[in-house]
Amino acid sequence: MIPSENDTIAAISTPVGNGGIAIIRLSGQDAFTIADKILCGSKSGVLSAFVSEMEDHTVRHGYVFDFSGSRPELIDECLVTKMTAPRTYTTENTVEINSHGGYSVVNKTLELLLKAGARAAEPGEFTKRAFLGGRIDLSSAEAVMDLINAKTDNSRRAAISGLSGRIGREITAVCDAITSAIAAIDVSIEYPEYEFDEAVGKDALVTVGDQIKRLEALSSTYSQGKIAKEGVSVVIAGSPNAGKSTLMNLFCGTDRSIVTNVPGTTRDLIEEQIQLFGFPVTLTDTAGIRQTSDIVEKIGVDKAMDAISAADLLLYVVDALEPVVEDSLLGDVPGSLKKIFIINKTDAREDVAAVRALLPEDAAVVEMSALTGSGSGELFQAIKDTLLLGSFDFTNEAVITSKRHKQLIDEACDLLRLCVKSNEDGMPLDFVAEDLRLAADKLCEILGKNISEDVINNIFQHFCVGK
Ligand SMILES: Nc1nc2c(ncn2[C@@H]2O[C@H](COP(=O)(O)OP(=O)(O)OP(=O)(O)O)[C@@H](O)[C@H]2O)c(=O)[nH]1
Ligand SMILES: [Mg+2]
Repeated sequence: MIPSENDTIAAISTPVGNGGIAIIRLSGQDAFTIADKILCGSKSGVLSAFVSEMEDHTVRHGYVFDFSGSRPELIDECLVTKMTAPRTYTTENTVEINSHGGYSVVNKTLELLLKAGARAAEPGEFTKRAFLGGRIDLSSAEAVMDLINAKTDNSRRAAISGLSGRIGREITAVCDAITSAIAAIDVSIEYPEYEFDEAVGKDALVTVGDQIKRLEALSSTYSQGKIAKEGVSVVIAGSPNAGKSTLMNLFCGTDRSIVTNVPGTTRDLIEEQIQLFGFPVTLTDTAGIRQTSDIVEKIGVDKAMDAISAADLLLYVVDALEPVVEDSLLGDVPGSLKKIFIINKTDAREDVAAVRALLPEDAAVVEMSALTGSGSGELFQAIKDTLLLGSFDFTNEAVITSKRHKQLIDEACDLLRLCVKSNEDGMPLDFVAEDLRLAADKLCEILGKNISEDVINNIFQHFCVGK
């Protein structure tokens, strides 16, 4: 079957596996009549217009039947929700069947709906329909998946900022201001006899200048939004036996890495997802860096170097008792990589001035004991300061988390700057208006206006089925 937007679609909207309940969702113009073919209000198993006759926006107890055999086969007992267009998630007629959350029963119910005339929904197709139906703009639709994927407080806050339409409203406001400027210029071009070119140009310039500032402010939120959505990668590295794995375990609150007093204990990368200040952090413990002829250890050292190169922050652990700072480690990593040096084991050595002297002068340094936890507060604070975590109010401000949005905002900003320059250079106003139009078009793309089907499909293919 070639997928069409007029099809009635069905999918399991809850995760596959055993659960208290599962929800099978059906959306489209024939949702009610298709549901009638598998549902009935009593155990009698007599076909009826069960859903069609339900009152709108109500829930009823019912039964799923397979009516295809010589006798109706009872499949499940369920709750049925009927929602009539347009007051639904998709803006279409929608039926949700709350069934028992077993693998077989849920799949059988879906299979019956497909046999009854529904089509299996594609990833994100319910949300795509909400967008195509005009209930939400594209920036809100994109945030739906961010919210589902959010694993930390700030990921959730950033997603809800998009989902609640905060970005959409800000972009719409900028678009409206640009459109008004274009309209004013168009009027001046249409009635040249009034010769108010210069005044209109000045007004347009002020408006455009204000919108540039607004867009720049929005664009600058991306660095925090990206961290909230994608998280940061923090790598723990240093010489063998420095206490890297002990530090890893301190962060995780469990014995995630093996700790022994044998240098070279950790061979492979040990990764763990944690939450710091509401942000998702991927923490990686690595093999101690040293020159070695041991082939296994050498592979571990190479892997450690690769992890460091891809990190956002390096926690370089130095053993206060046997301080070594590997030039190879610092020399081979990008200069832009953020670093915090940790002088560890200060419980066993108090005066670490000689250790400090080994470190770069301007380095961020924390003295601590990974064993006792003393100094860990300073380390958390240093991480917060270095990665600028927690400096943004995710609860109240519009925040950009999508690279696509950031790119379009920056492109629109460039075009607006060009308008200002053209105006200052005395270019004709129709010339300026053309760039204003292009800038507005870029912003409209964020909202999903005038964009190709390919772009839309590309966005929704990253969704899960059933959403
Ligand atoms: N006194 C003291 N000992 C520590 C501290 N941190 C780690 N150690 C000890 O140092 C030894 C090595 O600790 P690990 O955490 O395994 O060190 P590592 O850097 O992961 O070592 P490799 O995996 O071999 O590179 C163990 O005996 C730890 O108990 C600390 O803060 N103070
Ligand atoms: Mg280790």
